[in-house]
Amino acid sequence: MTVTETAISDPAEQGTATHCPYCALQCAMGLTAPTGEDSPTLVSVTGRDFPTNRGGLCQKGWTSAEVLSAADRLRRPMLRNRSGRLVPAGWDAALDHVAEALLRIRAESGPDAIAVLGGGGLTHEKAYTLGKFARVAIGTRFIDYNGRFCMSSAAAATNRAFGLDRGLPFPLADLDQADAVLLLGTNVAETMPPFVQHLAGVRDRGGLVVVDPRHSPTAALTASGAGLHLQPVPGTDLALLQGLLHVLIAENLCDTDYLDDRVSGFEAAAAAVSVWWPERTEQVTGVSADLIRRVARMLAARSPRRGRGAVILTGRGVEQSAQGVPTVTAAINLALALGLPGRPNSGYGPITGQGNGQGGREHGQKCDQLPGYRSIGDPVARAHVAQVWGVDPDSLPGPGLPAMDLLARLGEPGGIRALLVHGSNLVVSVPNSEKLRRGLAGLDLMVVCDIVPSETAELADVVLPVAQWAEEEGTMTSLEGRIIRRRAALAPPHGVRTELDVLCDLATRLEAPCRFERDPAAVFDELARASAGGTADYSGVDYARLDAGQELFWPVPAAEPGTGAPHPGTPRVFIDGFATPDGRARMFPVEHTPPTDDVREQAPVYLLTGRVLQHYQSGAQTRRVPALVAGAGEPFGEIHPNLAARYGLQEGTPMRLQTARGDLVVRCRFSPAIRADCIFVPFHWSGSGSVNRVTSDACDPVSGMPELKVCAVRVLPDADLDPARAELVEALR
Ligand SMILES: Nc1nc2c(c(=O)[nH]1)N[C@H]1C(S)=C(S)[C@@H](COP(=O)(O)OP(=O)(O)OC[C@H]3O[C@@H](n4cnc5c(=O)[nH]c(N)nc54)[C@H](O)[C@@H]3O)O[C@H]1N2
Ligand SMILES: Nc1nc2c(c(=O)[nH]1)N[C@H]1C(S)=C(S)[C@@H](COP(=O)(O)OP(=O)(O)OC[C@H]3O[C@@H](n4cnc5c(=O)[nH]c(N)nc54)[C@H](O)[C@@H]3O)O[C@H]1N2
Ligand code: SF4
Ligand SMILES: [Mo]
Repeated sequence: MTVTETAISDPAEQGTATHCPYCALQCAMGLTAPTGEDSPTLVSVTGRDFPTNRGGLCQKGWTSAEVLSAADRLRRPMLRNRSGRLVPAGWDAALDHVAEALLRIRAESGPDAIAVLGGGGLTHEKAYTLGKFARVAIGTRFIDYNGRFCMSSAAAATNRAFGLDRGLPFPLADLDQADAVLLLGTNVAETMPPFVQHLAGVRDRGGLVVVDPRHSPTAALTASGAGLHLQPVPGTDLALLQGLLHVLIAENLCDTDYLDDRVSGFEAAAAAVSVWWPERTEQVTGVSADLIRRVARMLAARSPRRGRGAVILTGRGVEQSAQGVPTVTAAINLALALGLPGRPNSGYGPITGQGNGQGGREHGQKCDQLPGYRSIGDPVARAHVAQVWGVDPDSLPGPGLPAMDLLARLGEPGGIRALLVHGSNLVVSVPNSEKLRRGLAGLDLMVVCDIVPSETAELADVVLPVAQWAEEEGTMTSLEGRIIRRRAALAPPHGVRTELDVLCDLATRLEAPCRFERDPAAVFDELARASAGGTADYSGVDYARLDAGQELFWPVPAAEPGTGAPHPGTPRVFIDGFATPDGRARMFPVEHTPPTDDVREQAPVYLLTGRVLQHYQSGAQTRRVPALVAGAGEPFGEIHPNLAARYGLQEGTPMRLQTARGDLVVRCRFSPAIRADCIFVPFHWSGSGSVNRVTSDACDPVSGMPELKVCAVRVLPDADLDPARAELVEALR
């Protein structure tokens, strides 16, 4: 592992104990801020020992403090003036302007003319308050968050199969003991480098299987006998999983005792895979029948019935698909047939992406959920939360719409007139982003709370500068369901307010019918009460327990039933049963459908998207860190030299990529290890190289998660596309 460096282990040198601002691994770090000076440039970062990162950080983590003092850090509210320019304004003027516009729009068009979009990077305290603000201070049913693009398919599939969506249902360190790990569509070597430590054991034992159309750095971890890399045709993972289950059944390798005791629905799921014999699966996926048999047999031999345990994990490569829910369901079916969930060193889990991707979806930013992972349609849940908030249950709005449907209503007649954005850089990260821009242009009011002038903030009518991670207290839930403390190491710059202050001050101006807390600990206590008795029960958690270093994995109800002792939390779920009414996991039959774009009919090449090590998401934060820009400075397209030769492209030359949505220009980067029918473009950049200009906004019908990973693309040398050739673009539409 090249990117993780050794931690400084002397606790005295670790400063404020907190966690990284970025991904869901939430690596532990120490921050040391200079005392008595207003110079955050000097904040230093050290890796801190913790069960997940064991002192390691990736390059983004090491450099994270540089964003605190980014040259263009937002320090004052900005208002768009009559000539269309964003100009600095005082806080009162900015908040008055927002409140007046919201009140006017609500009076004219009703509360549902206002929408809120949140983020999986917000702390629990902010995410919870944002949900309450939308439902109570504005009264709108339209709130959703960027986790819709990230975790919603896995959430829908795990809820359906297990009755619970906890991301990893076990501590990450359980991976160390597994004898086989199947990684589907995830590139942890770049997206969570310290995670790779937990694959050392399985690599030693030759049991790592990586499924990715690219020979990613994670796929490279299977070299030298450490495991196997399967390179399927993009978008065919579901078929591959069906093929693997077919082999288990055909060769009597299923864990039949487990299926009898703990699972329902096996027969229907088995019937659906009967047609996926390995040779047919090979035709669809391009993965050889021999390899499919080998992987199925290896998983069976290492599953808990016969071996030490096996784990199946999914990432965005298989989930960000119009068949994301059925694909995750197929992965779960395979895991259940092998008898993995709830067994030692074994299980299935999706790898949560954003820092608080879990808490963000548990505590009220999702369009159909109230805090505690409760359904907003459930009268009992509504009554409980309304009582904590001190409002009439009937005053709470009903379910809204998933983010892509919500965004489709922006600026539409009778649709959404005002949008508040907290923690997402939509115009870079949403598929078919030019269409989104047209919707945003039709709004009467757009308010963006951010720490830097993101591409989305640049389009806003009002920009509100808020404190960032190292400047405030809070809590997050990491990919393994562990609740952790984020701590302030320094004060926010002069002129910057916390998001809790902003929401409280707006709630007051909107004459909200209940109280909004601005102190993070008080907000957390209220969240804990609101979550009590819900699926994601946090009622036994408070800052004191977290600050005492207790390891708390949710659910953490208020007290141990019977003894009244503090509940110890739940590191492993599903040990004694699943969270379904009868305690049994459920298998569902699924069918493979190809990606929405047709690569044979519309354009000849698969365009894949994803991430590189140096940049985080839309790049709003990491594109402001010089060392990260030096490592990855501009958009590129990874392409096989043979494919490049077909189009007369050289390494380093620009190529133009066209889809039915539009076109983009990126520089060619040759890779002999990507499939020759694919081009991979990361989504971290804006402008003409922003891949989401061309991606498909088709969504999984159950989860509403867009097909961000795969679309059909046509390749042109850059010079080929002048306006005279616009008919080519037309032909693709
Ligand atoms: N450096 C970095 N780290 C991050 C983030 C970041 O932006 N940058 N973001 C965080 C977040 S929010 C998330 S969600 C996670 C995402 O973490 P990952 O899921 O690991 O990351 P991605 O690069 O989006 O996608 C993983 C892989 O999917 C592959 N893929 C594409 N299409 C297919 C397909 O059809 N089938 C299969 N099997 N694979 C396919 C890609 O080639 C890619 O290597 O990372 C987190 N960590
Ligand atoms: N083509 C393609 N598109 C993708 C993906 C892909 O794999 N391929 N992945 C998708 C996934 S998984 C995700 S998670 C999304 C993420 O994409 P985005 O939702 O755009 O996420 P970020 O870039 O993290 O944006 C966070 C914004 O919030 C700001 N911010 C940071 N902290 C705070 C805070 O505390 N409060 C406020 N108000 N703002 C803050 C940051 O500066 C930044 O502008 O992208 C999705 N888009
Ligand atoms: S792996 Fe994720 S949490 Fe850890 S240092 Fe890197 S970005 Fe931060
Ligand atoms: Mo994500």
